[in-house]
Amino acid sequence: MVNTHYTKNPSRDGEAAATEGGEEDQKLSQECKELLLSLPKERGCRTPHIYKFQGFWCQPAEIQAIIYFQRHFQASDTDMVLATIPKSGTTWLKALAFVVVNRKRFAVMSNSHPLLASNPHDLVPFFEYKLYANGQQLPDLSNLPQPRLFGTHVPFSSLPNSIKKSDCRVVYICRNPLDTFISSWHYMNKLRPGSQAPMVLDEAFEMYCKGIIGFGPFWEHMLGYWKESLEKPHKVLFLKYEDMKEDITSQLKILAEFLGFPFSLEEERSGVIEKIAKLCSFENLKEMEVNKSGKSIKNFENKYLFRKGEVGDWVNYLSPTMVEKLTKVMEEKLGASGLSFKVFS
Ligand code: PAP
Repeated sequence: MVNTHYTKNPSRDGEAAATEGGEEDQKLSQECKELLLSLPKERGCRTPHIYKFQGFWCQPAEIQAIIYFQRHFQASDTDMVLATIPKSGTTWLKALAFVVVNRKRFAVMSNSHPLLASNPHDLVPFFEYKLYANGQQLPDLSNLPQPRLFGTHVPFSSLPNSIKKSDCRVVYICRNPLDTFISSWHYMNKLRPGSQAPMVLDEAFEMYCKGIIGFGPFWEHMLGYWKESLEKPHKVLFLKYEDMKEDITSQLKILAEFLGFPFSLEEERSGVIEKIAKLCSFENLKEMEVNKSGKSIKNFENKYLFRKGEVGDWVNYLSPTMVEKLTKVMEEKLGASGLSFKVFS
């Protein structure tokens, strides 16, 4: 792996010339361009480089958006923030939380439920990809339905103080790193500009093990929210994709309770929890017209958000040596924290 800290990598820089200094970069403020000059950088997957900003890796436009979000967002005590590292179950969690919180306004089985007409990312907007994405114009948040639901990939340590200090609630979902890596690798290759060759699995894997992945290192991302959830369980709820796949009913009860919208006995008896699980299931969301076309986030096709939705797909891609290497990284980085994953069924 090449460490490009301001050194040229002819093959890659040549390939990416169409975007380097191109449209994407021109939209950056002078302040952001100057900041980039001071940050460590590595080869990026979709942009020529990704940069280490506040301890995590991200693309130039994301950095600008995050700074803007950090400066301007004011949380209110009733807000709910859904946080993830990419490819950990963001879309699923957004769908579930939206349906749970709004079930009095929108009956779960209604033919006009918003989830049938909008991708979950439209219903629960990202701070950094939607609301503060352009870095120059403040979003109008006054019309958002209450309670406000937001999404983010930003690590806990970099969330604005108003989120950390207010009583707003944060739900974090994480997924075992082997599956998250495979999901990310597929997704990155779908999003790569047509002019670029697909990213080779081994190369992407080496970067992942070094922590070089959007919003990574993955272990720091997870540990930030994990520690906060242990210290302040009323503030941060820590969920796992694998637990949700195994027993969605009990996980939904935990989620609803935490968000302040617990299920009544009557609801439990009438099967509301199962109906929510079904409405938001991978199979159901994937088949919806709205999720088969369009882009709810600029440059990201909705259809690529739904691939297999399984636990353990990594067995089809990773060699025993790769598995050994990544599990060793997990042990080293997460072992002492008590955070572990059921990856071998
Ligand atoms: P994002 O971070 O780009 O928003 P995110 O939704 O976190 O992506 O992750 C996508 C993964 O969740 C995909 O996993 P896969 O590549 O291993 O298949 C996707 O299939 C899966 N996924 C999407 N919706 C659901 C769902 N309703 N239930 C379970 N898994 C889902």
